[in-house]
Amino acid sequence: MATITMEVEAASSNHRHARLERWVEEMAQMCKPDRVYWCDGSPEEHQAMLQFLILSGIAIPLNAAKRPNSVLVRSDPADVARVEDKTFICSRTREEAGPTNNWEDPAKMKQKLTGLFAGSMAGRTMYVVPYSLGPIGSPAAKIGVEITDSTYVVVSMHIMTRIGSQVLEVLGGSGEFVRGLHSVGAPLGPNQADSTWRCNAENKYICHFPETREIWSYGSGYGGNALLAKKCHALRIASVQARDEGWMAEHMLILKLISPSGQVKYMTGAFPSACGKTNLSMLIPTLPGWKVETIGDDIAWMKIGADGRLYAINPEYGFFGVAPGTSMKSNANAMLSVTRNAIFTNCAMTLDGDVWWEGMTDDKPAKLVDWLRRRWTPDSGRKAAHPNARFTAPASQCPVIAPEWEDPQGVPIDAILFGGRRAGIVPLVTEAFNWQHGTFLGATVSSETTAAITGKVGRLRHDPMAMLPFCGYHMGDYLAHWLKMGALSSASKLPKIFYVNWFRQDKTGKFLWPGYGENSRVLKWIFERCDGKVHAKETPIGRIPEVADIDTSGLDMPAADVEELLSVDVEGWLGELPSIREHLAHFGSHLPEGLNLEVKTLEARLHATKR
Ligand code: SAT
Ligand code: MN
Repeated sequence: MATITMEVEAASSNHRHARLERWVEEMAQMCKPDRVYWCDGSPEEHQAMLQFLILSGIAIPLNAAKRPNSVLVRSDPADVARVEDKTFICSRTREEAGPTNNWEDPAKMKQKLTGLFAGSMAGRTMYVVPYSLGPIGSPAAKIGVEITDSTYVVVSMHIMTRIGSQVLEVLGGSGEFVRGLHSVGAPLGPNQADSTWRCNAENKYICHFPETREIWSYGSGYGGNALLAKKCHALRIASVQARDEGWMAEHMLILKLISPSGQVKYMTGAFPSACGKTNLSMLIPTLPGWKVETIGDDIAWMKIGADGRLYAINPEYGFFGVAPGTSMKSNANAMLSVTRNAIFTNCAMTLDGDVWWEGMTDDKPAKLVDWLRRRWTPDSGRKAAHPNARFTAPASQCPVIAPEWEDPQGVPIDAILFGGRRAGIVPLVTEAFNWQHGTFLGATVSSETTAAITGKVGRLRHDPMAMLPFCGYHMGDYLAHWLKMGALSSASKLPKIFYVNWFRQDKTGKFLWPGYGENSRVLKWIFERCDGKVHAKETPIGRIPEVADIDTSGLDMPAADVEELLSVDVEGWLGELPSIREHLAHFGSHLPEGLNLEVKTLEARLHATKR
């Protein structure tokens, strides 16, 4: 670390933002690190930090002939995913946080956390990481500064966001920024080695203070708990900024779909964590002549432009994707994005120094070292990679990254997709009648839980706009904000809204739809619906293609299955109504009347088809 420490002086003398400096000073007084280092975001800094992780034993360099400049990091088994039960929105009142968030009084939480942060960085370096969400200097971008004692977090932030001196230049002497404080909560004693992943298994707190635009995260070093620019800032705090300033911060991929004649449509899609956003954002269409390019795979910030259209930017700079299930067959572009300059977390390791995870290859390697550093063979009877193992790679390495992905103005959105994992009832694709109905579809999405969060996998829960864990204020107010956004423009300029479900199963539990590249058939229908060029049938739940409207050419699939995928289960939907009502009732007086109206008219339409 010697070289890094010497660069500190140079970096810190370039900026003069009194408030920022005072805050860093105060945090250092509280956390008592051995040294403070201001990150400049340079490639040299990134290499020096990777080297430090390797030499200290926290990261393993991968075989450079196979995967240059890449490392594997294995976490503590007590620190493998987002901890929703330890995530708090500390707004002034419980009411403002709403029924879907954990809440604590901000002063009380600060007091409790101050006790935990006191001395928490002893023996460590406190890194100061200035970052820009969105292209540096873009009118849509926001600046944050994360203070962290985790070198792994810094190297990950180098990839996931735009960081360093340039950001400080834009911030100038008085610019606004979100303050993020992070500690793994594991101070080092005088002769204590620091050769492994550290966390505080007993005390984890991921806390947001929306009024003061602050994040305090303690005890975890993993993903969304620790890379504060991602879920904590770009979604939870940004959703509050967006509400106050009249834009939208959404848990959405952004893709560009190009037709065989070269026409372009941009789409965003909200799906809960680990439901295939990354796969969809870089999909390789099986339909000849169609092409997908990627703008973003996880988060979209959207604003109505001067022309009345909704424009989206990807605030991030890299991908933090779920590794298991990713293969040359399921997502070749993701595989090609992680061939170099990548960080892998909780994957298994092959004997020739590369990474492996379940689903990567048809044949399992005969021998591996699993994510818990144990010998592993296919007969071990356990997973070699953790189900929430991740890859971190620069978005610019994606072979199909769209040339305009860094356009500071963003791209105009034609369609918004909502989706989740649903075994039954929800058809392959449904078009909303209008913005309010689309908001209702998004508000009532339910999905089975995945390994991206700690807790039980496969539990069905309502997850409005896939924002359940990421909305920084009252979910009812958030839904009202959606309706307000729709009222800012006219129907012909706003994106059309669709509800998709790739996960419908038949009675034997087999997936009816092949998914992956075949999803292009659904995207094509959506594309053509945006131009009013393809037919849709009016049903009580929305507009749905007839079998003939979906291009199934070359798809080896029984017509009866397509029929079932596009069928409306009227009894099933009537059966859903009580749970939809119960779900919306949680939002009490905050629920916008428009959504109550949607339940009533849905019910009436369902009954009418029975008559
Ligand atoms: O929140 S993470 O970034 O760890 C991943 C996710 O849940 O989407
Ligand atoms: Mn996500």
